[in-house]
Amino acid sequence: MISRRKLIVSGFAGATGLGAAAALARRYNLIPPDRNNLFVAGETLTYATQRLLTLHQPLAREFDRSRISNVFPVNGDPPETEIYERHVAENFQNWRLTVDGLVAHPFTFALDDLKGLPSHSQITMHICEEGWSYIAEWTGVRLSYLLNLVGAQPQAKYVVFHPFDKNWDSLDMADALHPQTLLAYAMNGDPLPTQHGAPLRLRVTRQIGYKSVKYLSRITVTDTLKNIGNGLGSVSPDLGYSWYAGI
Ligand SMILES: Nc1nc2c(c(=O)[nH]1)N[C@H]1C(S)=C(S)[C@@H](COP(=O)(O)O)O[C@H]1N2
Ligand SMILES: [Mo]
Repeated sequence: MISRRKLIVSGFAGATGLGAAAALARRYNLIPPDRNNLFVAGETLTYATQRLLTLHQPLAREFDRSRISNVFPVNGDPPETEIYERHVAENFQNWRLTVDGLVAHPFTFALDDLKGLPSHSQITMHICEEGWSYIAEWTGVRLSYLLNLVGAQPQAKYVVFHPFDKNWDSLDMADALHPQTLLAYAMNGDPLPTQHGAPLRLRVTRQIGYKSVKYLSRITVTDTLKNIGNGLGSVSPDLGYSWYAGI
């Protein structure tokens, strides 16, 4: 176990501490996948520091029902692909979520399968990097529950989210197993509206909005992100954003 103090001391020690911080970050797998080298990025320190300070899974704030917003902005229109439009037209009857990778039992879930699992609701704030936010209630299955169900293997380090559009992303296990990380199929008591990610979206309460991938089609458990897409863990680095977007 690493003490907070040890990390903070190494983090604040300036140039001479950077080598030590790099060694620690490497040892605890705390270099984000879009940064190869600690010295190019304060982001590695941000990620490593937050991870070590939040080991005990503090929860993001939850709100009273009276605080639910009146307006729910949308960022990222529904995918204009034939297959997604067909799913919408069929009311997602033939939609399936594939869960594969480093799992004992790869599985394909229909929407009703997911609705049959223990459900969890939470009222939290969604915060977009563009400067707006709203509070809503989301209902779904905890990602941790699903990962247990399919038997995610001990060597798993990341969970990758593949949507019907190009905005794929991934989480480390700390956020994937966090009790507020939800695969949501309902919003404010209604089925998830199409523009908010129907039929299933991710909700990550401790990171900025773009991490909450909408329009999910497949989830892959992996020990490395190097062989997936650009190898950097998400579409974000291609667009000038960082993979880790902790709040
Ligand atoms: N698949 C997919 N997921 C996505 C996006 C997207 O364009 N495609 N936009 C992201 C961004 S930037 C934000 S802020 C939120 C917006 O969620 P909302 O439209 O439900 O408010 O979804 C995120 N998830
Ligand atoms: Mo966003």
